[in-house]
Amino acid sequence: MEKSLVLIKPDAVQRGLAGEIISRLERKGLKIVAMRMLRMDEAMARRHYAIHEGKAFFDDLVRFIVSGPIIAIVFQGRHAVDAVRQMAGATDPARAQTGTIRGDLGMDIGHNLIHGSDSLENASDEIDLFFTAEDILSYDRETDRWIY
Ligand code: IDP
Ligand code: MG
Repeated sequence: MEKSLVLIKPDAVQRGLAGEIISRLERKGLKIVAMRMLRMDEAMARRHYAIHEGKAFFDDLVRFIVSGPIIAIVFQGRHAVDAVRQMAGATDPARAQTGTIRGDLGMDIGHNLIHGSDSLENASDEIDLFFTAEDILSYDRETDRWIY
């Protein structure tokens, strides 16, 4: 089953929205298979956001993501990558649709609460940056037969 890397960003942790965001993704039917709280260092931040290196917002983005604790989570489920992206909403919370995490809870593109992998390939690389293979749990939920 597909896996996606989610980061509950420093703004969401500071605002006490971690539970709300995790709850939304859980209620959708996505399964948590790994989770850890950490503060990223600059080297890790630069690696995670390497595709944005050279862009005008890159330095601000790195500064923001290391500015406080985050929660890294691997969510598993059918089409997990797309499901998380749909629920996160557009990058700019001011333009994100109501009903999405960013649309409902955010105001500013630099403080958009959540990261979600944008492809299966990137998900795999991103998960490897935060977790070892042993960190990823494989388990059945009784409710899965009511979700699928
Ligand atoms: P995504 O998080 O929706 O995938 P990306 O384009 O991959 O968006 O950008 C990564 C992150 O960089 C965004 O989540 C946002 O925090 C930040 N970002 C993107 N574009 C801008 C911008 O124009 N100004 C400031 N920050 C930006
Ligand atoms: Mg992205």
